[in-house]
Amino acid sequence: MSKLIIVSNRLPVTVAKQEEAFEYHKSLGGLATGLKSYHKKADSIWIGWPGIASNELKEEEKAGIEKKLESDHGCLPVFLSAEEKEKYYDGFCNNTLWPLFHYFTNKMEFKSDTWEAYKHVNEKFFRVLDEVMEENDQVWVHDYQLMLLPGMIRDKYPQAKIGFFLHIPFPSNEIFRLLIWRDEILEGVLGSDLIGFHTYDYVRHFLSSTRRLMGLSSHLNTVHYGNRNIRVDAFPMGIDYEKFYREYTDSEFIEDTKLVQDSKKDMKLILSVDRLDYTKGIPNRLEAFDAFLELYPEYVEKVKFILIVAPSRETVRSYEKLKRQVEELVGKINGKYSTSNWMPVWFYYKPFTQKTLIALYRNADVLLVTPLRDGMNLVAKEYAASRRDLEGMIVISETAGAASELGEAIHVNPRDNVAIARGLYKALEMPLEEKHTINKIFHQRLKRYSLDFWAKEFISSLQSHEKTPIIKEGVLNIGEDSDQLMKEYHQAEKRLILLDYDGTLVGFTSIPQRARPDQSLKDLLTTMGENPQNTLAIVSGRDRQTLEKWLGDLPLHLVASHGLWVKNYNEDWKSTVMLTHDWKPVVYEVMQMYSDRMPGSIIEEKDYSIALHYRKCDPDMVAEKMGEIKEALLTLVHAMSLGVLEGNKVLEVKDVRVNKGLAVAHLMRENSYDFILAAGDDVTDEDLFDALPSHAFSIKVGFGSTRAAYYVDDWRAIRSLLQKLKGS
Ligand code: GDG
Repeated sequence: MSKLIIVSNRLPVTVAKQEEAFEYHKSLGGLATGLKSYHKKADSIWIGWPGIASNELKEEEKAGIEKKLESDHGCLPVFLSAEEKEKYYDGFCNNTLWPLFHYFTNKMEFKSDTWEAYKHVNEKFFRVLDEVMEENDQVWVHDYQLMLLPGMIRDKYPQAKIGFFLHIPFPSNEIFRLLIWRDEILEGVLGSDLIGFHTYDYVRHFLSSTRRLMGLSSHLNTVHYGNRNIRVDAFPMGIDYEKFYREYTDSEFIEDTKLVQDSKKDMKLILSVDRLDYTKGIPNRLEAFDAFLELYPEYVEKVKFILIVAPSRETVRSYEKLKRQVEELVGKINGKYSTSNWMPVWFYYKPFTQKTLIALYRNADVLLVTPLRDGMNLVAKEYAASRRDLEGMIVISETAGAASELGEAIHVNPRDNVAIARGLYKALEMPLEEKHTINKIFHQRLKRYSLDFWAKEFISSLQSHEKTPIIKEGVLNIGEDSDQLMKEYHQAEKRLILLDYDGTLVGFTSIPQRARPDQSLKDLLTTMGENPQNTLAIVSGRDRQTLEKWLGDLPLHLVASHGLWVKNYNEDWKSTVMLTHDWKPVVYEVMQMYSDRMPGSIIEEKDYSIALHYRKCDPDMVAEKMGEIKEALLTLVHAMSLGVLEGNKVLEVKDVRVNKGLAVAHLMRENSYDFILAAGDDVTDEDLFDALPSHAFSIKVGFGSTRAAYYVDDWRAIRSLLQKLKGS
């Protein structure tokens, strides 16, 4: 039976050394708090760092921790040394990815040693996972610390179901592209079958990055990558609703509640709860509270602002600075407004128990949540769920993921102090009836889309993910039938091998002239072509001159311009069709008009066609304009023997009499072959496949619908297939 493995940077349990003994306590933070109960119910294995540096531990202590974590908590530790933690976590995670993904480009650093540590630690996580992993397991990888891990798992376990969830925002492509290692990060995440984000904005941003930076196409939230479909979707994380909604009658809770109420007296209570982080906008919030007291002096001595900041990332220098900044601002405001019996801001730099937080949530008139950026923000949801009396109100920044679900709360721009001050006033003054209506809506939503629901939704989407490659049914990976192919190749006396060039024997380059054959390809083609039993032909869309220059001295037949020109080995070029050219100026003019408005596009004129290449154009612009261009060209060529053909990032108007199938027919007429192999990647190669007899091996390179019988991943696979045939 397959099992579920959760992997996150931190385990839900933190281990600390106290004198000679070890203490195990709950980890703080959104992810750990959130997923723990699901982990318990799902009987999963949770892999992560237990929060203690491994160089402080003796081998037997590690073994003891391992045993205890496994038996009591279903956890497997990944031990990290102090140096690994510093470079991977403080360094790459928190000084590169965290600021970048939260749009703090001024705080981000690019250091190759921290990147190396990030790769190394991701591998370390993989090794621990590898010890317990079985082929059909489901793995749920969490967050920005482990973005390379899905790719590593996919390499070794192609059949595993891998889900990845990002708890922080995924930034717009303009920001993400600043990252030096953006390709590696995207490729790592794309090892998954399912990629989840908190909001649709992050989904859009991710898809835009895969499209713009990697040229991947997507349809209905599904990205096509290699031979896989990857689903990308929004799964807004919920909270353990019951825990916050429940009535508590224990003496500890009653005591906490009494303390809060006594300290509140007849004042209104404003609350905020955050981890210490510059993304949470704590200084801005304090400035806004100052503005509030300036703007609404009637609230002096009438409000109390409890600012709870849980210590976090204390080893990162910028966080120390932030703490000092917050302390100074609190001092400034208290110095400015305090009276003999009143102090406006109560700052607590320490964690509270969850019960105490609930007591505070239930008695705070307004929750002020104004992060500058926040993936979700669970505190806002916890507060709403805690308000059994329906009397709370939330002021939330529009840049927090939770804002889209708490649409009825008061939304503010977190950089606008006056807007926050006004929002706070509005919340404090809101009529009870309006608060009731809004709180009821919050409860309905939070109760339904709870934490459990979120985790189940994600896992069930992962389980039901279809692993179908993007290829029509019945098409086989040639790898599975290569023995048969080898056998028939050997038994044959006369073999015809037809190979497209670009994308089939070499990869694509941004400038077509750069795709010249390398020496190893030339050697391979020479050996294959020299074999007297073989007739080897390159069947390309390229012009005669290029093929002649690049491959003319090899023992091959050449078919240029999609079949218009054929050159048998040691003979001259012959044309297969009598062409007319009178249509070209008018088609060229229309194409030029569109090309002028599509930066990055190139027009290429060939003997029998004119092509508009748009590989380097902005994909959004292409998507918008393509319909119009096709329509214009189709109308133009309607009455001529011309067709409008869409290829791989190219639109071509061509004489329809010219196609690769015709040229193949010409080659086949010259001899009879008992083995035929054809390979191509483009739509123009479909004519080639169509013209083949039924016993031929036809191979589509890459994915997409095809009339070929087999497919391979890319041009490298064709080269290695030819190597195998050559060497056998
Ligand atoms: C990341 C993303 C996303 C806070 N102080 C105390 C305490 N907490 C608990 C809260 C809440 C959690 O920690 C904080 O969750 P957030 O969502 O606000 O923020 P991050 O930790 O930054 O989490 C975030 C989240 O992942 C989930 O995907 O929402 O955007 O940045 O549960 O209650 N808990 C206790 N004492 C405290 O003093 N016991």
